[in-house]
Amino acid sequence: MLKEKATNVYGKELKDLTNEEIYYLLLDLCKDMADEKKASYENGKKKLYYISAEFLIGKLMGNNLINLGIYEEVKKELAEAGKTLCEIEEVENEPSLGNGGLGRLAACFLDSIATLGLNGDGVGLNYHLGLFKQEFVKNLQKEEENPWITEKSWLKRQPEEFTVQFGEFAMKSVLYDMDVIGYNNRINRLHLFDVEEVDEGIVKDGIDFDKADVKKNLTLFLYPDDSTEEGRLLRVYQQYFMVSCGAQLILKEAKERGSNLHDLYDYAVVQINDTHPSMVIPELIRLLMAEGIDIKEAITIIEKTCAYTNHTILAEALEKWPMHYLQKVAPAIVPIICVLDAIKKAEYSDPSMAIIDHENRVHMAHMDIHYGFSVNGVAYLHTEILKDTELKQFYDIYPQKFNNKTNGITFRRWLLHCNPELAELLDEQIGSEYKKDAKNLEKLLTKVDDQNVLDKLLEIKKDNKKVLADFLKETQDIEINTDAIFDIQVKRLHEYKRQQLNILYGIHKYLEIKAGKKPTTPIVMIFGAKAAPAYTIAKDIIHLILCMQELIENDEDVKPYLQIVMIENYNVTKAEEVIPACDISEQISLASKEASGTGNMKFMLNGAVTLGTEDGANVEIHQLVGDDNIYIFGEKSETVIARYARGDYRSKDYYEKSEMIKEAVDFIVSDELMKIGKKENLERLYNELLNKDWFMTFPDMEEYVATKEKAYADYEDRNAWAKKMVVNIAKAGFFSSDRTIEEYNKDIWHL
Ligand code: 26V
Repeated sequence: MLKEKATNVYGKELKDLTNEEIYYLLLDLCKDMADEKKASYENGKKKLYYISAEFLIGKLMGNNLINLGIYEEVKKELAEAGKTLCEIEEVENEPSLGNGGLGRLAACFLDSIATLGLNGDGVGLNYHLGLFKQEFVKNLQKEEENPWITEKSWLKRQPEEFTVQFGEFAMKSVLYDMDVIGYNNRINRLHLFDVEEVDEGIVKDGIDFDKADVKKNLTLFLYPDDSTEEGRLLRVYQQYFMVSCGAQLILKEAKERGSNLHDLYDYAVVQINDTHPSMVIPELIRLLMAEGIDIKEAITIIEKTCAYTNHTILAEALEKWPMHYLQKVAPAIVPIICVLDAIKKAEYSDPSMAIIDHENRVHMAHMDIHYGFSVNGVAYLHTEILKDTELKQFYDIYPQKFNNKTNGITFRRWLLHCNPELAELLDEQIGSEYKKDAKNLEKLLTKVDDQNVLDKLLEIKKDNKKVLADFLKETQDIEINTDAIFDIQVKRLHEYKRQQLNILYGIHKYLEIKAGKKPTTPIVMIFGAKAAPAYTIAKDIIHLILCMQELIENDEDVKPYLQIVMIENYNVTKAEEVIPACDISEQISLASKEASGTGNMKFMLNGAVTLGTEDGANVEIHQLVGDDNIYIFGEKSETVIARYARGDYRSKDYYEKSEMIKEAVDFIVSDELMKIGKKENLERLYNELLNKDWFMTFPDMEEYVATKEKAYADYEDRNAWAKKMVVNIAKAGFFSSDRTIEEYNKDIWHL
């Protein structure tokens, strides 16, 4: 298939083409195949619009080849020409259109929606420079721009054009689509709206640019820095642009499918991914009114069309926009928001349920809950907390709207693509039905005493460690010991995720080794995390990790037993290298704070054992694998929530009571680290922990250390450990995003 194309397009033999030429050949091949398939699909009446400010899709080539069913054939043809698919995949840039879990979830969902044959498209923005690229300079995070769009790419320019009216000017949209190729099934689309005027030239040093020049910067970056008013305003411009284009597209397509708009809810369902797209509610109402529908009816139509997913209980992440922002950016929807607010204020006097609060701020989540027909959390515990605590007042009046949809991940990317050796073993041992129906992974439980399978699993893990070690050598010139335990925490940097707890363990272990207590098996602690550019303490935590990395790198006494490595610019591509190599998956958020987590599921599926708190989806992992196949520690969510309510946490009490905590924390400002790092950053972090520690690291510290030691000790019995791996892989089927999407469709979308 490729050979012919090579001669037709380039007039050369496949073996004589550059990697780039082959990449573009494959790109065209996939796009053509997708077009052909697309033409053959029945669309039905009702369609889902998954609207999200983020789609962290990762590189697409490998996955698209798998989903089109031509991966093996292409691999073979390339091998015959002396090439590997891996080197071809290196040509592709990773689109960085998301921050972390929320955007990656949206990408997994698109894959599953298409794989299940459902008619549903994604709607988002085409950020030219995406999320920043992270570089380490003098042990500090530096942000650089991250251009990813090349002249030829997966983006397909579309003819649709919409006009978005802001307060002081209007802008015309352009639309780019990417094919969303389901696994042996339908092709959907990801619609990414953009503007023609964006000017990448306005970026100065790093990622600095004029935030006020909206015409030139509208789709320049994902989430401009929200530490300044201009940055926050730009974010509102982005959000309104996205939802206005999305809403216009939804109505246009619904009409084309036969809707008279009075029956819109029979033709469209809109899933609002967190509050970033919430303005779609008043915007749809506005557009229906422009079509001659009165406001009362327009509201009842939208109430049956929109559904909302909540992804966090962190107060600082729940969007509340000052009314004057909306007045400036989207004045046309302000009167509608006022009506929506007045209706509910007349019904409910509780000020905590108002859309517009007494400071004249618009609570986006409140609008979603009042005017959406479904409100869902993303893991069992998270939904329970929403119902019992955070959104209790809403649950009391709308119990029927609340439901849980535990997150999931696509097994195409997070098993078949990233861990082909494991997939092959599974095919051989339990057949390949698990690829279409993940429940079949449970068949692996019958092999828990099969020595051959246990040996093979350990061998595959070892191979994946070598692959990761080579990758780190090549990308960061770091050498790691592949005979070590790989203990990994990769995720966005946030205090609630508690990377600081993990690095305090690193310090503790370093001090122990210095004092002569050496671990039986060496340990490699791996971190990967980006911090928001304006999040000072998060950047200080990165600094501490990097300083510890350097300290140990130059300490021949410690290095053979403990290494600390921070992966630069952690992203989807790097996740695909890291996750298959992991032994211990760190999921150590403060209980109640991590809505679900999805990395936890990816690690489990790839045979890592979780070390975690009873938080988010860890609770469900624990239930599935049982006490013997997971390491759980730390205070429960009820305890944490109660302590916040009392407001009596004093970290110094714990510091003063525990020699272990005191030693580790004091080391942050030790002479050894001060020589390597910056006084200002290290002292700030030290003081933060000692005087605040808002995410309660210290109360969990001793139990964390003890539990980790237990996991390391258990690791010594390789056979027993391999059995834990079997159970984790076998039980991961529940976390397929195919299951999650089936539930969304059955309970919410009804496609
Ligand atoms: C956003 C922000 C923005 C401003 C400052 C602090 C802050 C803290 C957290 C967030 C999170 C926003 C929503 C989000 O990304 N939630 C993640 O969604 C994942 C998919 O459902 C879920 O697995 C993660 O647990 C959840 O944190």
